Amino acid sequence: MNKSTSNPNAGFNRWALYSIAFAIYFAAGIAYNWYAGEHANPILQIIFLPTTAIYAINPMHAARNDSMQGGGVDKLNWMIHGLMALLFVGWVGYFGYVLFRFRRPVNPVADYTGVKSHISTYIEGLVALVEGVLLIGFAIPLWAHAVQEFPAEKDSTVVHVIGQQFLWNVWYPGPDGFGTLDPNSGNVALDAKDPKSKGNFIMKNELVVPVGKPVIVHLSSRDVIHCFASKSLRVTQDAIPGLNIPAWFKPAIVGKYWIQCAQLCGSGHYSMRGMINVVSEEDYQKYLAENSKSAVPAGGYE
Ligand SMILES: [Cu+2]
Repeated sequence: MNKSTSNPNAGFNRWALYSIAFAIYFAAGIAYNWYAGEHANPILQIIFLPTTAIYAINPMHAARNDSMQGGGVDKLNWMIHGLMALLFVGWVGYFGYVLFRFRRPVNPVADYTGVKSHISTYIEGLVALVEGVLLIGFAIPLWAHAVQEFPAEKDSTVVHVIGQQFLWNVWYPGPDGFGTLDPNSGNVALDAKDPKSKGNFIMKNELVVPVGKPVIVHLSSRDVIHCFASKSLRVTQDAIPGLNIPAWFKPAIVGKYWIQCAQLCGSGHYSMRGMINVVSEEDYQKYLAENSKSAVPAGGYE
Protein backbone atom coordinates (compact mmCIF):
# COMPACT_ATOMS: atom_id res chain seq x y z
CA MET A 1 0.00 0.00 0.00
CA ASN A 2 1.42 3.35 -0.87
CA LYS A 3 1.13 6.43 1.22
CA SER A 4 -1.75 8.12 -0.63
CA THR A 5 -4.22 5.23 -0.25
CA SER A 6 -3.45 4.78 3.44
CA ASN A 7 -4.28 8.41 4.11
CA PRO A 8 -8.05 8.96 3.76
CA ASN A 9 -7.54 12.68 3.16
CA ALA A 10 -5.02 12.33 0.34
CA GLY A 11 -7.68 11.51 -2.29
CA PHE A 12 -9.79 14.47 -1.31
CA ASN A 13 -6.84 16.85 -1.46
CA ARG A 14 -5.93 15.72 -4.95
CA TRP A 15 -9.56 16.01 -6.04
CA ALA A 16 -9.86 19.49 -4.55
CA LEU A 17 -6.69 20.53 -6.34
CA TYR A 18 -8.09 19.33 -9.69
CA SER A 19 -11.34 21.18 -9.05
CA ILE A 20 -9.58 24.42 -8.25
CA ALA A 21 -7.37 24.06 -11.33
CA PHE A 22 -10.40 23.43 -13.52
CA ALA A 23 -12.28 26.36 -11.99
CA ILE A 24 -9.34 28.67 -12.76
CA TYR A 25 -9.13 27.32 -16.33
CA PHE A 26 -12.88 27.73 -16.77
CA ALA A 27 -12.90 31.27 -15.40
CA ALA A 28 -9.93 32.18 -17.62
CA GLY A 29 -11.81 30.78 -20.63
CA ILE A 30 -14.94 32.78 -19.83
CA ALA A 31 -12.87 35.92 -19.31
CA TYR A 32 -10.94 35.35 -22.53
CA ASN A 33 -14.00 34.69 -24.70
CA TRP A 34 -15.86 37.57 -23.14
CA TYR A 35 -12.97 39.95 -23.67
CA ALA A 36 -12.01 38.82 -27.19
CA GLY A 37 -15.57 38.56 -28.50
CA GLU A 38 -15.73 38.16 -32.26
CA HIS A 39 -11.98 38.72 -32.59
CA ALA A 40 -11.01 35.68 -30.56
CA ASN A 41 -7.98 33.73 -31.73
CA PRO A 42 -9.10 30.27 -33.02
CA ILE A 43 -6.24 28.43 -31.28
CA LEU A 44 -7.06 30.04 -27.94
CA GLN A 45 -10.73 29.28 -28.56
CA ILE A 46 -9.85 25.57 -28.96
CA ILE A 47 -7.69 25.69 -25.82
CA PHE A 48 -10.68 27.15 -23.96
CA LEU A 49 -13.14 24.81 -25.69
CA PRO A 50 -15.67 24.33 -22.83
CA THR A 51 -16.21 28.04 -22.44
CA THR A 52 -16.01 28.71 -26.18
CA ALA A 53 -18.93 26.29 -26.59
CA ILE A 54 -20.93 28.17 -23.96
CA TYR A 55 -20.02 31.46 -25.58
CA ALA A 56 -20.98 30.14 -29.04
CA ILE A 57 -24.52 29.20 -27.98
CA ASN A 58 -24.96 32.61 -26.39
CA PRO A 59 -28.28 33.75 -27.83
CA MET A 60 -26.76 37.19 -28.37
CA HIS A 61 -24.83 35.55 -31.22
CA ALA A 62 -27.76 33.72 -32.80
CA ALA A 63 -29.12 35.19 -36.00
CA ARG A 64 -31.56 37.94 -35.10
CA ASN A 65 -35.15 37.14 -35.96
CA ASP A 66 -36.20 39.59 -38.67
CA SER A 67 -39.35 37.69 -39.60
CA MET A 68 -42.91 38.05 -38.37
CA GLN A 69 -43.61 34.29 -38.26
CA GLY A 70 -40.38 33.07 -36.62
CA GLY A 71 -40.90 34.06 -32.96
CA GLY A 72 -42.24 30.62 -32.06
CA VAL A 73 -39.04 28.95 -33.29
CA ASP A 74 -36.98 31.11 -30.95
CA LYS A 75 -39.30 30.45 -28.02
CA LEU A 76 -39.11 26.68 -28.57
CA ASN A 77 -35.34 26.90 -28.96
CA TRP A 78 -35.09 28.68 -25.61
CA MET A 79 -37.29 26.13 -23.85
CA ILE A 80 -35.35 23.14 -25.24
CA HIS A 81 -32.01 24.73 -24.35
CA GLY A 82 -33.35 25.60 -20.90
CA LEU A 83 -34.35 21.98 -20.27
CA MET A 84 -31.01 20.71 -21.60
CA ALA A 85 -29.09 23.21 -19.42
CA LEU A 86 -31.03 22.00 -16.39
CA LEU A 87 -30.28 18.35 -17.21
CA PHE A 88 -26.63 19.18 -17.87
CA VAL A 89 -26.21 20.90 -14.52
CA GLY A 90 -28.09 18.11 -12.75
CA TRP A 91 -26.14 15.27 -14.34
CA VAL A 92 -22.72 16.88 -14.07
CA GLY A 93 -23.43 17.93 -10.49
CA TYR A 94 -24.51 14.40 -9.59
CA PHE A 95 -21.50 12.93 -11.40
CA GLY A 96 -19.18 15.21 -9.41
CA TYR A 97 -20.96 14.30 -6.18
CA VAL A 98 -20.63 10.58 -6.88
CA LEU A 99 -16.93 10.92 -7.71
CA PHE A 100 -16.37 12.60 -4.38
CA ARG A 101 -18.80 10.60 -2.23
CA PHE A 102 -17.59 7.19 -3.41
CA ARG A 103 -13.90 7.99 -3.73
CA ARG A 104 -11.59 5.10 -3.09
CA PRO A 105 -9.88 6.22 0.16
CA VAL A 106 -13.17 6.21 2.12
CA ASN A 107 -14.78 3.28 0.25
CA PRO A 108 -12.16 0.55 0.13
CA VAL A 109 -14.83 -2.17 -0.23
CA ALA A 110 -17.60 -2.10 -2.84
CA ASP A 111 -21.24 -1.98 -1.69
CA TYR A 112 -23.07 -4.81 -3.45
CA THR A 113 -26.59 -3.77 -2.36
CA GLY A 114 -26.63 -0.48 -4.21
CA VAL A 115 -29.33 2.17 -4.25
CA LYS A 116 -32.84 1.26 -3.08
CA SER A 117 -34.55 4.62 -3.59
CA HIS A 118 -36.78 5.10 -6.68
CA ILE A 119 -36.11 8.80 -6.98
CA SER A 120 -34.17 8.41 -10.25
CA THR A 121 -37.22 6.76 -11.85
CA TYR A 122 -39.43 9.67 -10.77
CA ILE A 123 -36.93 12.19 -12.14
CA GLU A 124 -36.77 10.31 -15.44
CA GLY A 125 -40.59 10.29 -15.59
CA LEU A 126 -40.67 14.03 -14.95
CA VAL A 127 -38.10 14.72 -17.68
CA ALA A 128 -40.08 12.57 -20.14
CA LEU A 129 -43.24 14.50 -19.19
CA VAL A 130 -41.60 17.88 -19.83
CA GLU A 131 -40.21 16.59 -23.15
CA GLY A 132 -43.69 15.37 -24.08
CA VAL A 133 -45.17 18.80 -23.32
CA LEU A 134 -42.48 20.48 -25.45
CA LEU A 135 -43.14 18.09 -28.34
CA ILE A 136 -46.94 17.94 -28.29
CA GLY A 137 -47.67 21.36 -26.83
CA PHE A 138 -45.15 23.44 -28.74
CA ALA A 139 -43.14 21.69 -31.49
CA ILE A 140 -46.00 20.00 -33.36
CA PRO A 141 -48.27 23.10 -33.43
CA LEU A 142 -45.29 25.16 -34.61
CA TRP A 143 -44.60 22.71 -37.43
CA ALA A 144 -48.29 22.66 -38.39
CA HIS A 145 -48.24 26.46 -38.54
CA ALA A 146 -45.20 26.36 -40.84
CA VAL A 147 -46.39 23.67 -43.24
CA GLN A 148 -50.20 23.80 -43.16
CA GLU A 149 -51.36 27.29 -42.23
CA PHE A 150 -50.25 28.99 -45.41
CA PRO A 151 -51.15 32.61 -46.05
CA ALA A 152 -53.52 33.18 -48.99
CA GLU A 153 -51.71 33.40 -52.33
CA LYS A 154 -53.59 36.60 -53.24
CA ASP A 155 -52.17 38.38 -50.16
CA SER A 156 -48.65 37.06 -50.73
CA THR A 157 -45.66 37.45 -52.96
CA VAL A 158 -45.43 34.15 -54.83
CA VAL A 159 -42.25 32.97 -56.56
CA HIS A 160 -40.68 29.72 -57.70
CA VAL A 161 -37.15 29.00 -56.56
CA ILE A 162 -35.24 26.26 -58.36
CA GLY A 163 -32.01 25.02 -56.84
CA GLN A 164 -29.22 24.03 -59.18
CA GLN A 165 -25.59 23.10 -58.56
CA PHE A 166 -24.61 25.73 -57.33
CA LEU A 167 -27.04 28.61 -57.54
CA TRP A 168 -30.64 29.63 -56.95
CA ASN A 169 -32.93 30.42 -59.88
CA VAL A 170 -35.71 32.75 -58.82
CA TRP A 171 -38.69 32.72 -61.17
CA TYR A 172 -41.08 35.67 -60.99
CA PRO A 173 -44.54 35.60 -62.57
CA GLY A 174 -45.80 38.02 -65.23
CA PRO A 175 -49.19 39.77 -65.33
CA ASP A 176 -50.89 36.45 -66.25
CA GLY A 177 -49.08 34.47 -63.60
CA PHE A 178 -46.51 31.75 -64.18
CA GLY A 179 -45.87 30.42 -67.68
CA THR A 180 -43.83 27.29 -68.28
CA LEU A 181 -40.17 26.40 -68.32
CA ASP A 182 -38.51 25.17 -71.48
CA PRO A 183 -37.89 21.44 -70.94
CA ASN A 184 -35.33 21.37 -73.78
CA SER A 185 -33.15 24.08 -72.34
CA GLY A 186 -29.96 23.04 -70.60
CA ASN A 187 -30.63 25.80 -68.10
CA VAL A 188 -33.61 26.98 -66.13
CA ALA A 189 -35.19 29.07 -68.91
CA LEU A 190 -38.70 30.14 -69.82
CA ASP A 191 -40.69 28.61 -72.65
CA ALA A 192 -41.47 31.64 -74.83
CA LYS A 193 -44.05 29.66 -76.81
CA ASP A 194 -46.39 29.68 -73.82
CA PRO A 195 -48.26 33.02 -73.89
CA LYS A 196 -48.50 32.91 -70.11
CA SER A 197 -44.70 33.22 -69.95
CA LYS A 198 -45.12 36.83 -71.00
CA GLY A 199 -43.50 39.15 -68.49
CA ASN A 200 -42.05 36.24 -66.51
CA PHE A 201 -38.39 36.56 -65.65
CA ILE A 202 -35.73 34.50 -63.94
CA MET A 203 -33.02 35.95 -61.74
CA LYS A 204 -29.98 34.16 -60.41
CA ASN A 205 -29.26 34.28 -56.68
CA GLU A 206 -31.52 37.26 -56.16
CA LEU A 207 -34.93 37.19 -54.50
CA VAL A 208 -36.47 40.64 -54.10
CA VAL A 209 -39.60 40.79 -51.92
CA PRO A 210 -41.70 43.51 -50.33
CA VAL A 211 -41.55 43.96 -46.54
CA GLY A 212 -44.43 43.09 -44.20
CA LYS A 213 -46.15 40.74 -46.62
CA PRO A 214 -45.99 36.93 -46.66
CA VAL A 215 -43.72 35.36 -49.25
CA ILE A 216 -44.59 31.92 -50.64
CA VAL A 217 -41.65 30.17 -52.25
CA HIS A 218 -42.39 27.10 -54.38
CA LEU A 219 -39.21 25.08 -54.11
CA SER A 220 -37.78 22.54 -56.48
CA SER A 221 -34.42 21.44 -57.80
CA ARG A 222 -33.11 20.48 -61.19
CA ASP A 223 -30.34 18.18 -60.03
CA VAL A 224 -29.77 17.09 -56.42
CA ILE A 225 -31.39 17.88 -53.07
CA HIS A 226 -30.70 21.44 -51.97
CA CYS A 227 -32.11 23.32 -49.02
CA PHE A 228 -33.42 26.87 -49.03
CA ALA A 229 -32.42 28.36 -45.67
CA SER A 230 -32.43 31.92 -44.45
CA LYS A 231 -31.68 31.99 -40.74
CA SER A 232 -32.75 35.54 -39.89
CA LEU A 233 -36.03 35.03 -41.72
CA ARG A 234 -36.56 31.70 -39.92
CA VAL A 235 -37.24 29.64 -43.02
CA THR A 236 -35.61 26.32 -43.94
CA GLN A 237 -36.99 23.86 -46.47
CA ASP A 238 -35.44 21.19 -48.68
CA ALA A 239 -35.68 21.58 -52.46
CA ILE A 240 -36.10 18.15 -54.02
CA PRO A 241 -35.96 17.27 -57.73
CA GLY A 242 -39.38 16.34 -59.12
CA LEU A 243 -41.28 17.88 -56.21
CA ASN A 244 -42.81 21.30 -55.74
CA ILE A 245 -42.60 22.10 -52.04
CA PRO A 246 -44.01 25.41 -50.87
CA ALA A 247 -42.50 27.27 -47.92
CA TRP A 248 -43.44 30.66 -46.51
CA PHE A 249 -42.07 33.48 -44.39
CA LYS A 250 -42.98 37.05 -43.60
CA PRO A 251 -40.09 39.54 -43.59
CA ALA A 252 -40.48 42.29 -40.99
CA ILE A 253 -37.51 44.53 -41.72
CA VAL A 254 -36.06 46.04 -44.90
CA GLY A 255 -32.60 44.60 -45.49
CA LYS A 256 -30.50 41.92 -47.16
CA TYR A 257 -30.50 38.32 -46.00
CA TRP A 258 -28.49 35.33 -47.17
CA ILE A 259 -30.11 32.28 -48.69
CA GLN A 260 -27.69 29.55 -47.76
CA CYS A 261 -28.04 26.05 -49.18
CA ALA A 262 -28.37 23.85 -46.09
CA GLN A 263 -27.92 20.45 -47.74
CA LEU A 264 -24.46 19.26 -48.69
CA CYS A 265 -25.10 19.22 -52.45
CA GLY A 266 -21.68 18.84 -54.08
CA SER A 267 -18.26 20.39 -54.38
CA GLY A 268 -19.59 23.95 -54.76
CA HIS A 269 -22.08 23.70 -51.89
CA TYR A 270 -20.15 26.24 -49.83
CA SER A 271 -20.64 28.89 -52.52
CA MET A 272 -24.36 28.27 -53.05
CA ARG A 273 -25.52 31.53 -51.59
CA GLY A 274 -28.27 33.79 -52.78
CA MET A 275 -29.60 37.04 -51.43
CA ILE A 276 -33.08 37.92 -50.25
CA ASN A 277 -33.47 41.63 -50.67
CA VAL A 278 -36.39 42.88 -48.57
CA VAL A 279 -37.54 46.24 -49.93
CA SER A 280 -40.51 48.59 -49.63
CA GLU A 281 -43.66 47.80 -51.65
CA GLU A 282 -42.88 50.79 -53.86
CA ASP A 283 -39.34 49.60 -54.65
CA TYR A 284 -40.68 46.10 -55.26
CA GLN A 285 -43.17 47.33 -57.86
CA LYS A 286 -40.37 49.30 -59.52
CA TYR A 287 -38.18 46.19 -59.58
CA LEU A 288 -40.98 44.10 -61.13
CA ALA A 289 -41.75 46.73 -63.78
CA GLU A 290 -38.09 47.11 -64.76
CA ASN A 291 -37.45 43.40 -65.09
CA SER A 292 -40.73 42.41 -66.79
CA LYS A 293 -39.89 44.82 -69.59
CA SER A 294 -36.68 43.01 -70.46
CA ALA A 295 -38.37 39.64 -69.92
CA VAL A 296 -40.06 37.30 -72.38
CA PRO A 297 -41.78 39.50 -74.99
CA ALA A 298 -45.51 39.28 -75.67
CA GLY A 299 -46.44 36.56 -78.15
CA GLY A 300 -43.18 34.71 -77.67
CA TYR A 301 -40.41 34.28 -80.20
CA GLU A 302 -42.40 32.59 -82.99
CU1 LIG B 1 -27.21 23.21 -52.70
